[in-house]
Amino acid sequence: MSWPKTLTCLLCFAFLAACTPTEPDADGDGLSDADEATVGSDPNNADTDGDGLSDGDEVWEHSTNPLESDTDGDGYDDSLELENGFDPNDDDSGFYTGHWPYNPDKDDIDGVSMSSIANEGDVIGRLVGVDQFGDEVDLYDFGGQGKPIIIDVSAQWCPPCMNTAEWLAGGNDVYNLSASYPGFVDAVADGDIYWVTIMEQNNSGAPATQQTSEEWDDDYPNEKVPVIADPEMNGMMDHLDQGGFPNFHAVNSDLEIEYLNMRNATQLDFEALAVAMELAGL
Ligand SMILES: [Ca+2]
Ligand SMILES: [Ca+2]
Ligand SMILES: [Ca+2]
Ligand SMILES: [Ca+2]
Repeated sequence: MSWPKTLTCLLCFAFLAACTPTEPDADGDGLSDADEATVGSDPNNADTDGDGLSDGDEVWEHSTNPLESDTDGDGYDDSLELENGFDPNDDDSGFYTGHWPYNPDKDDIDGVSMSSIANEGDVIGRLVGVDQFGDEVDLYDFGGQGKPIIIDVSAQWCPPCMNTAEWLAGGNDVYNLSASYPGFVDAVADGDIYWVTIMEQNNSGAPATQQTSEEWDDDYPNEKVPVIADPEMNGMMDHLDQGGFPNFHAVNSDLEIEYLNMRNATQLDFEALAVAMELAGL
């Protein structure tokens, strides 16, 4: 998807290579005013796209786009990729195969222990588990992005879990969720709300594994939804003190629990969706 963009850039670099770099350079970023005019970058701003790399370095050193903070469109900024040894011109090179967000400051987040019971207002525990692609996903990577997060705690054998996942995947809407929460599916598709599915058990009621995550994603595909197998069966379930599947919780960008699913609920509780939409300003 980012290929044509990269191609355009390569073409303009080929043109620039014929120019002399000794012309006026108002912002001192190594790209002359004339070259900036050709590229379309700001001649008075050394880092036009604000990704931490100067326009000159982007063009001459990294062959990245000085007008796009994320040249290859994989969700990770050019400078973040370079700092971590990934290729900013290859959308298959990045932190997660699923293009989930990455939070470089996640180690500074002080959450409650996964082995304790969390309440509303607490920073949720740090779960790390394997997703549908076999990547180890850190829940805290979804923090600090300015987006609310729905924590969906599910089990593969559970029909209401399937029904909800089917709706989110664009299929049947058994619970009329799109009528109750208009725009919610689009908000997930647009990346305004993150939806994280944490899988506790497989079809046999045994601990979920990477295979469980993969099968769930095959059955209810949504390219924006990571399906993370809880490394400890019912770890998140117990952490949030829940008695039934599925349960849905709303967490803000600082990973504080804004809405906790009704405890010991005998009916489905989708209130977290409304809270997430409000947090997202929708
Ligand atoms: Ca310049
Ligand atoms: Ca830049
Ligand atoms: Ca850039
Ligand atoms: Ca990128």
